Amino acid sequence: NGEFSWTRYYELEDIEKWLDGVFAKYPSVTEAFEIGKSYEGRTIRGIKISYKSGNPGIFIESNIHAREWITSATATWFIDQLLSSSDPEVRNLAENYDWYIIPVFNVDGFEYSHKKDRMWRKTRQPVSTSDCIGTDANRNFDSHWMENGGASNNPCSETFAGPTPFSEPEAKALADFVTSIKDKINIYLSFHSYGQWLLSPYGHTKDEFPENYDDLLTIGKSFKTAIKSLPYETDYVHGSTASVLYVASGSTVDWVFNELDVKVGYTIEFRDKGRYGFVLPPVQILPNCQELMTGMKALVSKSKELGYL
Ligand code: 0X9
Ligand code: ZN
Repeated sequence: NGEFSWTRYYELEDIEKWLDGVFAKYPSVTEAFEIGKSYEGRTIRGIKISYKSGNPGIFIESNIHAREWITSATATWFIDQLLSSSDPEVRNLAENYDWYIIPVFNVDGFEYSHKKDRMWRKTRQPVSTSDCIGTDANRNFDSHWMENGGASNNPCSETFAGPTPFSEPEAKALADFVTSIKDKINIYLSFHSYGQWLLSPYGHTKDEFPENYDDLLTIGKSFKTAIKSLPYETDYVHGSTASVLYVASGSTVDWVFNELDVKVGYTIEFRDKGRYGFVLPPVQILPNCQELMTGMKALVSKSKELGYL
């Protein structure tokens, strides 16, 4: 697929050009979609991959946090594999499921992280009551918004929930788009870094668990075990967000789980455990991608076995 080698990180412009090339090369199985515009007016784009009608759907939202560059690197590689790999297990994933993938969701923040501040996380919309800029889009969704200390009301905080739920045009656009196709979505995944965690609902409380939490753990364990068996022996920890990580309210995964009833949802925190953190060296892009694919095969097969697909 032309120019991408996944040996360095690409900017938004490169990724959009690459996407256009993908649509041109695979017109019969890909479809471009747009969910809306960012605060600064950029179009938030996605790709639907569908080899046949009636497939169960898997949605991937990536790079909601601007500095988590490994997420869009991995999402673009994953798209490429679905379209070009001859591995039978990848062909199974590609041809028997419909994929909706947004490689760069927080487009304004991503651009800012490349051009001005490598460690930028939030959106770029100003807040009327403060000189600080941006909201944590992964705290801005209207499900248990601002509950249990799982977000901040301080506009200067990295986990600022926004002045109101869905104050961010990006969050509103994603919510409206996913709502419009909710009957087609069986699994919702949100790509993040770092920490090597596979996190299921709930994020907003550690005192309650979803009624299908056992299934979510079973699927999570299959993901973890598959990755651990690779030569890198990378370890992922799985469990509910609030119980293994911290309370995080108003996240995408919780919102989709609670409001749209999509009962398999995970936040995946990619490499590493903190040595390089958000600034993961480019030589680790491909190993991370391999791990994701291995974990994804297991996650999909276990979800199917348990009746979610
Ligand atoms: O805090 C976050 O938003 C995520 N971690 S990160 O270091 N990438 O910022 C974790 C969010 C997990 N939340 C839910 N699944 N509820
Ligand atoms: Zn993140």
